Amino acid sequence: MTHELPALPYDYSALEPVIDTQTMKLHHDMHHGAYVKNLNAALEKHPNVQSKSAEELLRDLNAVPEDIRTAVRNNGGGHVNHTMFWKIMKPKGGGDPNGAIAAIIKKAFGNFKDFQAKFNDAGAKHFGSGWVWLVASPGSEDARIITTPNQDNPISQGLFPIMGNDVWEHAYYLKYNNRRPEYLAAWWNVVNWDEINKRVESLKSHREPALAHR
Ligand code: MN3
Repeated sequence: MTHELPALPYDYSALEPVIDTQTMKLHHDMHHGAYVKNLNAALEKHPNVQSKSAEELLRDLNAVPEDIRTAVRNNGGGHVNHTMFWKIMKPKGGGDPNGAIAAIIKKAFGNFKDFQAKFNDAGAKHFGSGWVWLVASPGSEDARIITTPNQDNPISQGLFPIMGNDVWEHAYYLKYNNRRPEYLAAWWNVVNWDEINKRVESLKSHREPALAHR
C-alpha cells in the first residue's frame, strides 16, 4: 500500500488574501507531495511496516526500522501534519470558535482572545522550522499549547493534536516575507472550526484523528 497526496478540499486561490495562490500551489503540490513520495520510498525498503497508517508509524517510532526511522519521522510527520492543515482551513473561515472546541479553549485559557495571543506568541517565538499546536492527552479535555521542531507530530509524544499551524518559512514567506507574526495573526481568518470540532470528537472518544490518505 502506498500513501497518497490528498487533493486540496478547495481551490489553490480559495484562501486568498490570507494565503496566496502561489504559496498554496508550492506548499501542497511540492512540499506535501515530496513528503508523501519520500515516505513511500522509505517504506519500500521494509514491506513489513507498509500496512501501518502514517499515524500508527508516528505513534511508535521505536517500532520503525532504524535505517528508515528519521525518514519516517520527517516525511510521515510532514504527510500527517499537512493532511490536517488543509482540512482545518477553509475559505471564509474564522470567527469565534463554537461547540466543543469553544468549551476546551474557555476551560484552558479563559477566553478566545487570550488563547489566540498565546498560540500566536508560541508560533512566533518558535526558533526555525516547525509547528505550533493545541494538544491534549487522549481522552482528556485539558488542552495546552506546544511547539514541535521540523515535522514532528504530537502523537509521537502520546499527545493528541487538536489543531496546529505551520510556521515553516515555506508556509508564509512569499507573501509575508520574514513577518511570521503577521501570518500567524491573519491565519485565524481561514480556520475551519467545524473540522476542528470533528477532531475534538476523536479526542473525546480516544480515536485517531481522521487518517491521512494512503
Ligand atoms: Mn508546510
